[in-house]
Amino acid sequence: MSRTINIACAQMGPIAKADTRTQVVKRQIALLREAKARGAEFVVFPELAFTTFFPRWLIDDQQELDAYFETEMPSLETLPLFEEAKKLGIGFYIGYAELAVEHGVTHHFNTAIIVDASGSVVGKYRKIHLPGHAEPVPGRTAQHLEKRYFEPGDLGFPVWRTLDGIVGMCICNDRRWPETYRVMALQGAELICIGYNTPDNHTGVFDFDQLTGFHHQLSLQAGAYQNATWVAAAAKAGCEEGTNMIGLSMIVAPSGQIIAMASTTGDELVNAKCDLDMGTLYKRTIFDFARHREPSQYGLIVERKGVIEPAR
Ligand code: ING
Repeated sequence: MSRTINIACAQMGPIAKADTRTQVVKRQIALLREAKARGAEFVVFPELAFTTFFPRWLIDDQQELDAYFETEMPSLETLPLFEEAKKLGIGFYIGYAELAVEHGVTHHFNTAIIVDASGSVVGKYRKIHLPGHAEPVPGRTAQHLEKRYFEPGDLGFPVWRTLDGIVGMCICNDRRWPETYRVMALQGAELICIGYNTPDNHTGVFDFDQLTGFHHQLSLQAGAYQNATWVAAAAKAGCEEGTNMIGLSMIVAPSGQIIAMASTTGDELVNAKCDLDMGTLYKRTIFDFARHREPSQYGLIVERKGVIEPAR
């Protein structure tokens, strides 16, 4: 009996600063219904899927900033998404800005959750690799202040038994770091869900930025192949408050092959039937970690944060 699941990526076009969560959830519900029409059982939504990508601005007023965060999930405004998904019998991954008070301390995380077809939150992940800066960079048309607004995630890279398989998740910049996929693959991950908001002007250096789509695709295909896992990634895309963000939402097989890919930068659903057993052959041969890996030789990867070059 093959463990094939029909997975969809629900790419979203721009969310304006003035758009309410209610308006955004209506778009997400339309994408859920399109997914149902295509027989999808699970839908991946983007990172920070309920609001505009606010780290592009310096926001000094804490109240204004906290308005982009969710203090509960679901909330009154986001509950309709959970209710529709449950009615349709569809599970989903979705990213949002999380304001959490834990042991009397207020925390701000860039978070994602997996919700199963019964509407229960199966797992939570908090983004570990925060790109950009803590202080605004003079001269940039748009800032990238995730290090200012979020703390690094404190939950590690867990995986969960759901969808008749082992499923993990990460968020946006995490997909560029091989450690992300490997930690989940060492726990048996067969599907990794990713939401992202990726501006095409991150550095302001054209020769670098013109490769943004290629680097996005390269990161997903490498992560999938080198860890024999499916990867399903959904963008928040399009020209959002003056910043162009790439689309290219896609589903990548454990072979590294791109099975489905978005062709617009708006609200667009892509889906594919994913055989979770496809990775098995890779895990029994070239990526049989237990037979081939030599962790005793990899110490620097965990011990050292930045580069230390040999003495001259
Ligand atoms: N965004 C971007 C990402 O890692 C970025 C930041 C853009 C890095 C372009 C490199 C190139 O996809 C988030 N939100 O992490």
